[in-house]
Amino acid sequence: MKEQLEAIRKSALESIAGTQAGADLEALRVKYLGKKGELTAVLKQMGSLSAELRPVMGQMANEVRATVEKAMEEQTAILAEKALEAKLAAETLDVTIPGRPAEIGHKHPMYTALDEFKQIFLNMGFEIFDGPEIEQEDYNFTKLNTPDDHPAREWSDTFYLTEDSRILLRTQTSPMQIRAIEEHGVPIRMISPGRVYRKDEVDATHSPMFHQIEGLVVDKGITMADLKGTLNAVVREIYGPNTQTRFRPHHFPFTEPSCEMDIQCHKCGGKGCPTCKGEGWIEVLGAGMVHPKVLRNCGVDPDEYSGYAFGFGLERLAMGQYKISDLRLIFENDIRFLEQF
Ligand code: 2NM
Repeated sequence: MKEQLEAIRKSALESIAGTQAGADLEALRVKYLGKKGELTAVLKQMGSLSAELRPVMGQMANEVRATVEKAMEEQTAILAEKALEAKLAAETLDVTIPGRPAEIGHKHPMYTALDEFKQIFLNMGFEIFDGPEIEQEDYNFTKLNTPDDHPAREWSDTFYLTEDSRILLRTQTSPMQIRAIEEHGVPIRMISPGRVYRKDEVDATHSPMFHQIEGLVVDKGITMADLKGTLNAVVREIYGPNTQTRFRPHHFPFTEPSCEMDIQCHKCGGKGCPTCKGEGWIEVLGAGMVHPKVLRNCGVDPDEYSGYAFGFGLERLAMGQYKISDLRLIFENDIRFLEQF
């Protein structure tokens, strides 16, 4: 019986050491320690032993059982460790493999143009002022010397938000210039870029919302020469150092005198071509010397201070610069359009 138990121990330990998976171990547990297992079979023969031998063999059988159980426990731990190692090996990450390039977008072309303008003015010492798109009639029209019967005040032209016409969506960014003078005081050198709203039907050149940049300089001794010099410098930054300009008389309620500025066509050099519609010149902005009444409306004495102001539509300039044929493309956000910039 002693040899039998030794044989079981030897065979069991060898088999356990050779297992590769938890299921194999379980099969061995049944084979050696189960109800019909080999060790149990030996124990069943104990009855035939002498009284002296029985406890000795009993103790030996218990030792064999304990040894086999311990070996199974250890093997379970070893198999678990091996399984983890295999899993880690299979899941290793090669951090040196180049990544998949992420598809990222870019700034809308209108904001690229806007940022370019902002930078040019910042470089010349202008400050940027931001303000409300919902405005008071007073700031949008009255303080800007716009007469009560001016067509821009019509309900058919302006988005009014109240029945009494007191509150509206700003039709220009100039109300921000009134606010800037009131808050900042003079002297001032500022631009106010932003959205403006007009009741226009959508077509290739009109949109009920578009972007404007208006500028204002007020100080002692400001003249039309400052206006021309500054605006010439701005367009030469954008269209090149040899850009020629001309100033034509115009009318705005908030400036006197008023003018429009043209640049000589950068495509044909002034000869006339499709880009300038045969004119040789392209209109770029409106400007003028701030009306004395506007200065007085902001609490500035026009005998002491003078100023110039200007304004232009960002979309219209960008359309000319980027050769965009239809204004609607700018707002539709079709990826095939945006990807071209
Ligand atoms: C333009 C054309 C001419 C303008 C005037 C003012 C203010 F507030 F100083 F009176 N801001 N912007 C102005 C002048 C705007 O846009 C075509």
